[in-house]
Amino acid sequence: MAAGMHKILSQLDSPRKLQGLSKAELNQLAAEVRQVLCNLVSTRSAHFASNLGVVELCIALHAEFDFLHDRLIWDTGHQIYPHKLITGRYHEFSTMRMGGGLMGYPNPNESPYDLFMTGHAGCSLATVLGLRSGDHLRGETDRHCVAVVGDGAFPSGIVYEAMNNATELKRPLLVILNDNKMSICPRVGGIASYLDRLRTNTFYTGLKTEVVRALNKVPVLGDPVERFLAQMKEAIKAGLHGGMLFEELGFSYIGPIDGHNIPLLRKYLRMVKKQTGPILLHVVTEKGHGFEPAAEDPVFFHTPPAFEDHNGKAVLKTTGGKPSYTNIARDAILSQMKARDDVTVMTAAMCQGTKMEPIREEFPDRFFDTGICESFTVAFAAGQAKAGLRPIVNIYSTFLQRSVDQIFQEVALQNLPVTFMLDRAGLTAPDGPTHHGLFDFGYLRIFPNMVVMAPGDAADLPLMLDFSLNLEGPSSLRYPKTTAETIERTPAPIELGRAEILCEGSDGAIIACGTLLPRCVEAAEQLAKEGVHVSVINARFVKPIDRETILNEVRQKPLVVTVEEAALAGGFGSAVLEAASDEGLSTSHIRRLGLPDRFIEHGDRNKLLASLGLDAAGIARAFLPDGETSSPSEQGRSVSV
Ligand SMILES: Cc1ncc(C[n+]2csc(CCOP(=O)(O)OP(=O)(O)O)c2C)c(N)n1
Repeated sequence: MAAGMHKILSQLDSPRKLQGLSKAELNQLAAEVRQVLCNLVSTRSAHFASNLGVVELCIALHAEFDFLHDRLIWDTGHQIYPHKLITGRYHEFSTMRMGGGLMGYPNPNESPYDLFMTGHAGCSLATVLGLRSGDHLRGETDRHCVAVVGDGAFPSGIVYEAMNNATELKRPLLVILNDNKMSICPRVGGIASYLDRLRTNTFYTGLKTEVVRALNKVPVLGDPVERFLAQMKEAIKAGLHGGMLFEELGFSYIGPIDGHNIPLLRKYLRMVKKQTGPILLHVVTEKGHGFEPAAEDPVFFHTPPAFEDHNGKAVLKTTGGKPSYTNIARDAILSQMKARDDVTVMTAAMCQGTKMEPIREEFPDRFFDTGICESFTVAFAAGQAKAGLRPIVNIYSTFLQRSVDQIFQEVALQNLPVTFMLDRAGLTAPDGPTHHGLFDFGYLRIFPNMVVMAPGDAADLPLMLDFSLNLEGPSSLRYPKTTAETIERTPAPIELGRAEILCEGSDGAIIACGTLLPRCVEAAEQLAKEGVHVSVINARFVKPIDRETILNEVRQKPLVVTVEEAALAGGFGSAVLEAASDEGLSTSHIRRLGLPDRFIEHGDRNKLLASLGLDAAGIARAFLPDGETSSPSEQGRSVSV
């Protein structure tokens, strides 16, 4: 990092020093933070536009509060980069999102300024409220508690559950609504329209003469808080005050105010600090502020690939690339929707991530972006299924965890034909433990009626989707965030609970569930060179498991190795153990490869897989004598939370 270029930032070892900086120096600091953000994305993909948008808000917050004592949660946590820079992590910043380096989300293991890992959106109000309540019960009543929540995260149901409880608790609490008009894609729904109306409110634009008249009634001198309250009263009298929805929920609504004006932000923060009840401060920011291409196309610049800034123009470092499983899945959905008019698809605010923009364009009536509302999405899909449609719920594995109860009650219990497509199932690499999709086998296979599948390669995926759309009950299929691979063969047709045998060998069997299958084929090839001949089986189904094929291997082979890119606890290997044990077979020669019972850090996907023994060499090692085998439970970096 060229520290000389960042005179203020490179010296800022504590946010407490912000107090001593002049207005000009704080503006200079904001410019330096933006420069560092631009430098980072010239080296690798990272969250960008959201971070550019919160620079001034972040500086103002740290200038007015002391978050070693006070409480601050950024929600969603990808807006954390300026906060990391200001809280003493400038010199490590170039390690962002790299294995062993800084995490792209708040991380309590990195700094006392990071309280929760907030990779999943919407929980900040609830956790801040808990902190508030806990501090109160412990007698620490002088701490300020602040949640900064994005307008994309704001429609999450848990936000309203928290608001409902905030007014009951009757304690001071500051919620800052960071309104940049965007989720990753343009925000959707009634709350979005409501926020749009508030943004055009005259209190913000100041265009109407009534505002000027109302505010002119208030003396300019005197206590700023009293003045502010008087202003509010006058504004309300003049019918200019927005935010009634929040007021009626028991929050004092203040704003909207300009989120790029540090002195103004500080003035308001000083005022609200003195209030006693819950407050919602509506701050208007621009996603991508300070870098024109990002402000103009915040969707692309949410997490852009590495690019160089050529005089204000972004020039990508690499273009093109091979299709990913996400592309294959999108194309499969699209062709199903072309062929059948009863098929619908829904995403919870991840249209861009799931690459479904062409579906949104072509089938606007059968495509649903529900916002960050996964629980709602699943229950909504259940309703559509009951009405006779064939809904596809396309949600990342990790975010679908939000809706486990709706999967249970609304879908599985009613045996409704909803298809779950779980993108990002497996290690999501630079995002880390909040985003790795490792638990879905465990949380899906426990429910009766549910069919749980995993394509072994790209050829399996469209076949599985087609199969699933013809089932009478619920089903799921999962695929990771990586380049699609196809094993050369004529894939066997998909049959319920039927695995596919790729090759046979008498020395052992590799039974793969999911897209590590090509690594298993490589491992078998490596072993064959050493004279060890193993079968490779594409399990395809976690539930119902192919008892016949798999238990045959268990009976006949000296060693059976199950492979999955999922948590071992409750996963595919566990299903094999259960089936063998239920059959009265010995299980001592079954070895499970997968993710150990720890949270796995961010890092390069291939390196993480190798460190966990899930690359071809690691899978082959499982067949070698014990001393040469490394147990997955001793591998991989973990993170304790
Ligand atoms: C529960 C959950 N669902 C989906 C996501 C994926 N996601 C990450 S950021 C984001 C948009 C958040 O919008 P906003 O809070 O307004 O932040 P902005 O990026 O606009 O600053 C989404 C949908 C998530 N993090 N958590």
